Order: sequence, then C-alpha cells, then structure tokens
Amino acid sequence: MHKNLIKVKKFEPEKEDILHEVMEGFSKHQKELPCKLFYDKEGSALFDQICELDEYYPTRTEIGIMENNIDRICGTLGEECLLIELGSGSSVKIRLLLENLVKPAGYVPIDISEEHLLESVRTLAGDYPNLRIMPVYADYTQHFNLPEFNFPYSRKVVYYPGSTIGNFPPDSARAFLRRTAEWAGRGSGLLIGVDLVKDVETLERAYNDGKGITAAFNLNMLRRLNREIDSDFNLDSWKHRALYDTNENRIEMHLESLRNQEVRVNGTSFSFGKGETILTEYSYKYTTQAFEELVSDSYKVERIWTDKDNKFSIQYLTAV
Ligand code: AVJ
Repeated sequence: MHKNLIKVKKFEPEKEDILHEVMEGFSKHQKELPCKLFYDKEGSALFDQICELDEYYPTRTEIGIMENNIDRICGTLGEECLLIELGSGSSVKIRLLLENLVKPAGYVPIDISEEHLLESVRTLAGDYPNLRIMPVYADYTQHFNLPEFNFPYSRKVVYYPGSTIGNFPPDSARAFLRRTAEWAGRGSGLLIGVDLVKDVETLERAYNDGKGITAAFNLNMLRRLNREIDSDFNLDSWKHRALYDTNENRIEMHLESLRNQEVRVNGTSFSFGKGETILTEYSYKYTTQAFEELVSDSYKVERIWTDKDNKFSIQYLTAV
C-alpha cells in the first residue's frame, strides 16, 4: 500500500446482509432490491460505461459545469478543506477539485466497492504524492466510523456528486442529509450534484440506451445474487425496464419477469407472474426550488451552478 494511505479498519459486507436485504425486499407487495447492490466489481465497471454513453447526459453535464466554474467552486470551498467523498470512483470530478483546491487538508473517499475504492485510491496516491488520503470502505447509507482527523483543516466538505441523492425517496433523502449534516457538523459544507427535472424523452433515453449497457447494469444485480448468495435467477427470464413518472418526478428501473416463474433464494421459493417486476432503482429529479425545500431543515443552499440548458446542477450547501 502507498505510503500516504492511512489504513482504516476493514469493513466486510456479509453474505447474510445481502440475503437479509433480498428477503426483506421480496416480502413487499412491489418486490424490490436495493440499488446499492448494483455496485459489485462488474456493476461498477458497467456504471463507468454508462457514464460514457451519448444518452446518459448527467455525468458529462456535471463535469462540464465543474470545468466552467472550477475557480468559483474551489473559491467557495476555501483553503485547507477536508474533502469527504460519498461513493468515490468518480475520478475525473475529484481530480478537478484536487487540482484546483488551495492546499486541501485531506481526501476521504468512502465507497462500498472495495476493489473499486482501492484501485482508484492507488492511482490518486501516485498522482498526488503530497495528498493525505484516508479511504473508508463502508456503506455510507448505514452507520460508519470515520478515521480520526488529528491534523489541521478549515472545514469538512462532504462531496456527493452524480445526483446519487436521487436514489432516495424524498423522505429518506431528507433524513439522510440530516444525518450527514449531523456527523459533519454545523458549518460543514456539502458540494452536491443534483439532476434537474426536464422533458420525459431526454430522461427515458438516458436510462434506455441503444447499446443496452443500462440493461446489462440492471440485470447484473441478479447475476451478482447468483454469484454471492444461494439464488437461481434465470437471466433469460428477466428484462430491463425504465420509465419516468411525471407525478413523482422520478425514473423507475425495474426487472420484469418474462414468464411465470419460481426463483429459489437460500431455500425459500418466490413466485413471479409474467409481467411482474422487481423495483431496483429510483432516480428522482428536482427543481432547484424543490431541492431547497427538501434540505431546508438541515442545510442552507449557498450557491447553485448549472449548464446552459439547465439539465443538471452542482450546489454548495452549509449545515445549519
Ligand atoms: C448513480 C444513481 C446517479 O440514477 O442516474 C444510471 C445510476 N442507473 N443509470 C442515476 C444509474 C441507471 C445513477 N446514479
């Protein structure tokens, strides 16, 4: 391991945890699987491919906003900030920050995919030999322990790019941001990417790409379960579906059963009717007003940067 890596206690997601999530999700009327199960090694690699797709505008738009406003963004974060990234691996974006921030005090990437985390940290450590990097392998939606920060820094800034906040239904998003504001503390910053409400065609195309990468990403969740827990999903019997709900302002991703079928999971049999779906992901879209309203009990919106078409926003908030 590189010399500027501070080792933290290793976090191991247990097979039992995954099994528990599956059992719980399959006991609901609308069966569901948590979207964090997308990100094993294969899933993380497929997600990287999604980010390159013509149809998938968020990543490229967010990077464009950063490039156009990098001085303003870094000026807002200020000198010697301690940058804590939730769900790292977005190496282009973090590099833009690390290259333009004035004397960053440290970088704490938190990620659920151990291999993805260590691989990106290894590369970053080589490229920024003077940067203090403290990777944390954890599920940041659950309780986790941060390493001790026994060095000076001006303020903590939590970095949450990619509009991943959109995965949470609004009430959970509010609760999650409240917890984040609590552990990061009053006055801490939150630099967050938020995807904006827009026309249905653009949204649905972004989740139904022509090459079928998003479909492979969605189906990989079942493949992963077959690899990691005792399940027997037949991959030929499931189909990717993504649609936008204009009332809820969200993309819904589902896996649709193509026939009546039984699936065994750890000795328990579940039946799926033809056309029945497993909900795998929500991706909520916000107006800037709706987002400000969502966060208002824990954060104050200080700055909003967008692209010329108002597709996506990067926002800087401070915990109140
Ligand atoms: C990583 C949650 C922001 O919701 O757009 C991309 C995940 N799912 N294509 C999103 C995703 C399907 C993505 N986030």
